[in-house]
Amino acid sequence: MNTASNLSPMDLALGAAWEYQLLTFPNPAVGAVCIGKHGEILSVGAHKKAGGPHAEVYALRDAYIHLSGDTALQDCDDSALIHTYLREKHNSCFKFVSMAVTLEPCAHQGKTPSCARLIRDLGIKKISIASKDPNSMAAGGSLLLEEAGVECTVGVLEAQGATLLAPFVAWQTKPFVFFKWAQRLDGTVDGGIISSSVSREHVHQLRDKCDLLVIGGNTVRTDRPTLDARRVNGKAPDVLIYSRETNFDPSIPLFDVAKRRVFIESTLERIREYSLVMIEGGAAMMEATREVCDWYVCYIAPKVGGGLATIDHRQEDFEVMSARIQEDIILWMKRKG
Ligand code: AOF
Ligand code: ZN
Repeated sequence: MNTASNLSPMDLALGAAWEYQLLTFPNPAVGAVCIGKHGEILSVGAHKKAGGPHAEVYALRDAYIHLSGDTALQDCDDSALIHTYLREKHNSCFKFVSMAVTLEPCAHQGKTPSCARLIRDLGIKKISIASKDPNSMAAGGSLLLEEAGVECTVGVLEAQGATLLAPFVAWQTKPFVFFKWAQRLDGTVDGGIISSSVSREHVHQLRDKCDLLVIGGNTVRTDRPTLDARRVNGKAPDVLIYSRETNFDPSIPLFDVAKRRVFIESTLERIREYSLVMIEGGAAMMEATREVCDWYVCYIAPKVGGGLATIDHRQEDFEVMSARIQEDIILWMKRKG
């Protein structure tokens, strides 16, 4: 495990990308770092949402601010504007700058202009890349850069890069499914609100991106949830209540959310119609959805006491892909083996 002092630029880029994992749907999570003449980190950027600036653009914007002292773009989230401004004003300040990017810079003009062309035109000489872009529309950035004489190293921290990109690869052809739960340090998952408001906001950000939320019948009866994204003014996903019983109190708030379809079904087949699917629930749901679940996200609140039930159904070993502390500990995991 790396400590703060020996994190490589690619580690930093990966860490930045993980902060927005799944929130960039349907785009990939991407991180980028600009490195100065003496190996110092100038800036770290991440792609935050589809349609917004790519990771490289944020990193280049902040490196430019650092090197030039010109703060005009400081709060700018308009990708086209950042591209134009940097092209006009760079004054060769990127001459000794190199980059580490988790994904091959895009060669195409999508919702935003091409990163590879910008990197080339700013005079950057060296770039390391973790993964090639599996999207053929955007791929080809490393070739474009190499042909322009930029030294490209592809495959740096390749395995971590591939893990980061797994949801994006999945949702080209099939749904990507993750299970979310919150617990205290003593492992309990019941007895009222567990996680911090920051974590609950993160859950609402995820719900805003998901198109389907799967929940167990028991949780619906006990919690009477709304399952929307009101904390972030987001859209509410459709809901699949996974249950053999179809009789639910219609005054449970989740049934009264605009533009939402609710299914009450005893199979998980419905998932196939969706792209990004979150499962919320306890031990029984974790067990029941094991075969369809790609990833797990767990919020661990720094508290003990107040609950009785734990996720203790079966033995399961996880591999941690990302761990972050934001009041609670947020772990992104997949099953081992
Ligand atoms: C990058 N850096 O940070 C991301 C990339 O419509 P656009 O312009 O946002 O382009 C979306 C595509 O670009 C997306 O499908 C993927 O292939 C690539 N994403 N590329 O250079 C980034 N997020
Ligand atoms: Zn790009």
